[in-house]
Amino acid sequence: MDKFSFGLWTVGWQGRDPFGHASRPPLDAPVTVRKLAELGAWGVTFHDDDLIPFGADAVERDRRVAAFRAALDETGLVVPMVTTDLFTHPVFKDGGFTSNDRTVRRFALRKVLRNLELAAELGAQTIVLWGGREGSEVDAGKDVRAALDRYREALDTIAAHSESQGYGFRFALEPKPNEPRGDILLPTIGHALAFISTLEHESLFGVNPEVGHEQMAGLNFVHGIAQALWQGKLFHIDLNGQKGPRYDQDFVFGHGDLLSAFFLVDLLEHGGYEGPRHFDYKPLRTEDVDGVWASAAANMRTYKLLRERATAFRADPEVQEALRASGVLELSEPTLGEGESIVDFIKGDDDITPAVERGYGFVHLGQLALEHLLGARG
Ligand code: ASC
Ligand code: MN
Ligand code: MN
Ligand code: MN
Repeated sequence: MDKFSFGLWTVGWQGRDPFGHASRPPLDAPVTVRKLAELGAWGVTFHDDDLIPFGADAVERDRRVAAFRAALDETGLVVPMVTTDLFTHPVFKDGGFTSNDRTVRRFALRKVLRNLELAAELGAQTIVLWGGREGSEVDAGKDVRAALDRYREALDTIAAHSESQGYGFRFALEPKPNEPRGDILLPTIGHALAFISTLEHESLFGVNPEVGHEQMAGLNFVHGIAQALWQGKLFHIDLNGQKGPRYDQDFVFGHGDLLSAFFLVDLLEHGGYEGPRHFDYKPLRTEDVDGVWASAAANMRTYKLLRERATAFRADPEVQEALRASGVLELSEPTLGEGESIVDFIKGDDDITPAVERGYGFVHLGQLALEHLLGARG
């Protein structure tokens, strides 16, 4: 079964934006679970506050969790990932783990630690951390080096606690360059990977890249994902659509840079990623409740269509020939021969003329991909 998953906050988004009120009623979590199951989803994810309203008492908490669990049991939907909301409440206006105010940092850390228990109860394997408020607008107002110390302190503490409790979680950091802060710490996949290498429990940490977030920074998402895979750090992924470097659009998957989405699916399907295909999108504010469910189905349908096209692309003999002619396959061959002496190698002759004269045929290859994407080649 395809591991398609959705956050409660995605289909549940009521259309509240900085300029307007909600355009849709709230969705009940158990209703969402049943509807997602009916549409063919495999999993559902949530922020603590999506399921249990901030400040709810123990009775309310237990009631909400029980109703959610009943819907999961009834439908067979799983909870592969859980995340913690450290951005909505005004207390987090200057960040959670990296707020200048120590009482806020302590509160944020407790909020995540407490959420681990719920995540374990529901069988989650991955904890996502999106530090949307960890950042600044005024450079003088944030000591970035101290903030990274506090970020690391928080993550080291969370991982140590998870290990001591035997939860076995893996943690996925989600980069984003800006919004809601003017500048967010760990703005790209690359920043996050470099930061992870400094953590005490480095092997427990990977990334949860989101299509639109990298594209907001003008970066090539497919390249970012390829590097994360190469480093064994693609723990989770947020699929959606984005039209270039603008606000975080969270469109339906494919409703942005479609060619990039095609190569992304090709990479995920043929590059060894076995984790959830998680959609972190927002149904357009113009849609009614039926439109919300149509948009959820559209994400999965688009993914499947792109997979079908990518498989046809790989199977096409003309594509295989074009890949060979372009040297794409040759790149897998090590540059030095096995056991080759470097001293002899330095002395060797260079004949670079053929390499100067050759063409790579990348346009032909790109056109073949585009024609497969368009369904023009079977
Ligand atoms: C997440 C996540 C995001 C944000 C955003 C909240 O957990 O992956 O991108 O929260 O969706 O609106
Ligand atoms: Mn987004
Ligand atoms: Mn996301
Ligand atoms: Mn998001």
